[in-house]
Amino acid sequence: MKLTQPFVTEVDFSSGVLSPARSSYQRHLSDMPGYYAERDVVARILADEGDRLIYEVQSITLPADEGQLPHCTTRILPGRIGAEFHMTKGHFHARREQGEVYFGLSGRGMLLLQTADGATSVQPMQAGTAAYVPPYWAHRTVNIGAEDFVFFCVWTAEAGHDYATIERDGFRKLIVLRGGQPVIIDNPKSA
Ligand code: PAN
Ligand code: ZN
Repeated sequence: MKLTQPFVTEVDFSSGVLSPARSSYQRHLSDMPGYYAERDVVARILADEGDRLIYEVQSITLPADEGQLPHCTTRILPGRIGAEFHMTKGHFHARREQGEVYFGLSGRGMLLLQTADGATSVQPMQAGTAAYVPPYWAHRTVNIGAEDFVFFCVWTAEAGHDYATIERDGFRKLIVLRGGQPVIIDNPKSA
């Protein structure tokens, strides 16, 4: 067994920036054009406005051994693609029985969850919200506010990520702006 040494990381709640700097990746609109319901709006934004940063993840990478607890921050920028709010891709864990905890650091969001059987759940998140992603639930976060929505995540190294299922099937619910408010609607493509 190779022992991992204890360590700390400073987290900036408003930006999600980690110190010391850790590994990070960004998702732009061009990385996820098929995830949004209004494909014509995606194409128009890419053509007229150029690519747009949707979210950024800063993560503490650990050995992929059972029992390790990778953790990260995610910052979703405010904005919409048509009516639909900026969001993460969302995924199941490759090992479906592995859960996760999110903790809200700043801004306002929604955590959208769904099972393979089609059960859905939407949980509000803001600074100070501890949100539990139980085993077997796919999860996506959505920024419903005018500021960055930033949260902290802790999951298990053995969980792994399955993006393909959500990329193919989407979520059954969409979070859109209607009458000046975020509302949860049925995804017409899953009807
Ligand atoms: C989170 C997510 C992170 C980005 O750390 O990976 O918020 O969302 P996507 O992975 O869906 O692009 C997590 O749920 N890890 O398991
Ligand atoms: Zn996850």
